Amino acid sequence: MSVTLAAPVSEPDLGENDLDDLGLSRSDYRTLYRVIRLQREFEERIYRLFKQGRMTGAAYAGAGHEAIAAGSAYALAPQDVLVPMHRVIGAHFLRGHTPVDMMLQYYGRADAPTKGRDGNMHCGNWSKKIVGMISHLGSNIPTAAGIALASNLQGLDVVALTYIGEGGTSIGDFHEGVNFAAVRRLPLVVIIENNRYAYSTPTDLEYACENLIDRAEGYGIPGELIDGTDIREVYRATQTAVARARAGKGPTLIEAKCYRLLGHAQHDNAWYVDKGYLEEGRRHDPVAKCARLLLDLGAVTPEELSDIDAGVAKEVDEAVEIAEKNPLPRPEEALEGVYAP
Ligand SMILES: Cc1ncc(C[n+]2csc(CCOP(=O)(O)OP(=O)(O)O)c2C)c(N)n1
Repeated sequence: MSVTLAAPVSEPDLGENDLDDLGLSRSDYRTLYRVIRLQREFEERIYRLFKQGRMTGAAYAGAGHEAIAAGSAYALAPQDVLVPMHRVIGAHFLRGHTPVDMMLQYYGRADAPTKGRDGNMHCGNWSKKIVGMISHLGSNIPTAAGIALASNLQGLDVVALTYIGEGGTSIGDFHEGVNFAAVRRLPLVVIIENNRYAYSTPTDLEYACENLIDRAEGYGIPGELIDGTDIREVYRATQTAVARARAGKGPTLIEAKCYRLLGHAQHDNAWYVDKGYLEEGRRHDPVAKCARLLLDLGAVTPEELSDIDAGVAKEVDEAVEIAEKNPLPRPEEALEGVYAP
């Protein structure tokens, strides 16, 4: 299925402290670009290190999903809870996990967030209001709905934001979680990252409706279809949904169309993907689109953009150096911290 994505926006120059129609300043745009660039750089490095046999486990990349990760997490308030999935490491960065934290995690080292008990991006940190990713697709939705329920029951001002691939929306947990949140008007935002492949399965073998947000009506909640490669679109839609949730009006379903620019994970060369899909995806590369947006907004000069890129690459270099020097966990500690006492 092909979708027509919005053409790159050309905005008028923005003064340093001016806020645009979304309430974003030039400094906000620079932060967003930095996170988008960091996700791309970090994951490209992970793939290379993995191929060199320098880390074990599995390596996933969100190449093509970076605008979804950064644009959505940027719409959260500090007290809100992020329940991330495997292609939104940029959301971890925005919530306070550093490249060093995530590199230690990928290397499975002793000082990683999960202290070497799990690998890749499967880590949370309650002090940063990040719930560890759940491998079983769909389980994150009832979990996020539960957090939103607790928020309501305890009278807290907490919104839960979670994600699911379009493939994951076919799992029963998706229905149960979204329906429960709709019935109880819970402060939940669910973003469907629709990259049009669930591993190797294309969308015409995944669902029969035209768009997945068509299901929102059946749940009695709003649904919005957006271009997930456009940082402004993602931020705007998430901000609206978060504000709605915070005002007690219940959950929103957002379907963010995007492209998966690499295989499912490091081991997969995506031989089954349609060539036209990849070409179209590269034309809508969210990193390039965001860079162009910043230049159009006058938020950076080309030199400043290069400086951000160089700074990000240096940060990732340093993270690799620190992670490689960090010890593996000691075998006798293997069960510590795995089960609640
Ligand atoms: C319940 C369950 N079944 C299968 C898997 C294995 N698996 C992990 S990711 C994936 C594909 C997911 O596709 P989609 O939901 O579209 O997300 P994408 O990876 O494309 O972002 C599969 C089958 C799993 N983790 N959990």
